[in-house]
Amino acid sequence: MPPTITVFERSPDGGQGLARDMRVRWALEEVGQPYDVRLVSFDQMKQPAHLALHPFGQIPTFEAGDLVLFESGAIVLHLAERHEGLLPKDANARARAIAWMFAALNTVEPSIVELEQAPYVEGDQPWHEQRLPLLEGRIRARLGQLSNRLGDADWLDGLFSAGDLMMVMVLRRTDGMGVLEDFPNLVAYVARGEARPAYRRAFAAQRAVFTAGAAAGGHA
Ligand code: GTB
Repeated sequence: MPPTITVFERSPDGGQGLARDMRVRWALEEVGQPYDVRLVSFDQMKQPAHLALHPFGQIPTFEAGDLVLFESGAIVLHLAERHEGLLPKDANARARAIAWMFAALNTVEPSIVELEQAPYVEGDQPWHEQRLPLLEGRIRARLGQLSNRLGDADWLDGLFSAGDLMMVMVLRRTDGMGVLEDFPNLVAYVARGEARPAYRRAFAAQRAVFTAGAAAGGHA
């Protein structure tokens, strides 16, 4: 039986592939593993059946046989360790690729998410507007460091790896912020990721969920 992942029944991103199931879909496509999808509503995510899979009531989850996983990073790492194609064989190169996964999730993503969520969590505060340049500055600082490290290389450390998959997905979350554009090598890096056939298949699959929901009258 193929593994099953959970995804938004109605993704708030309008089919842009910004929700975290896209990382898992992309990894599954890269390693050539077919998968099933279970759509969940926001309400269902908070019900006991889903909370048994995901303690925080979120997507994505991953079920394969008697293994249940949550956290997109853990799921991608699991897939990368069990299938060829997302981690180098050399032990040190493998460790570095995993370090890039952590860097994407732990060092680059937090400031991006903070700016993305600021309007929702603190938009009504009198200091909200004043804080935006500070939040944006934090992202730019990280992107500058990442841009310096990438230089004119295609990928972060040799061949494409799960580290690149995660970093490209994290950088995509800057869409509409107007920050990535200051770093042409990062723009090209994201475009290289998006051009991979596995990415395109994953993107089309998540897009199809949104389109089907819209056709059924589920979206505005
Ligand atoms: N650390 C966890 C992981 O990496 O798996 C975080 C999981 C997570 O944040 N899941 C979100 C979720 O289930 C969906 S991806 N949220 C519902 C809830 O918490 O109740 C985050 C996301 C949502 C929407 C957009 N968007 O519309 O652009 C982008 C990203």
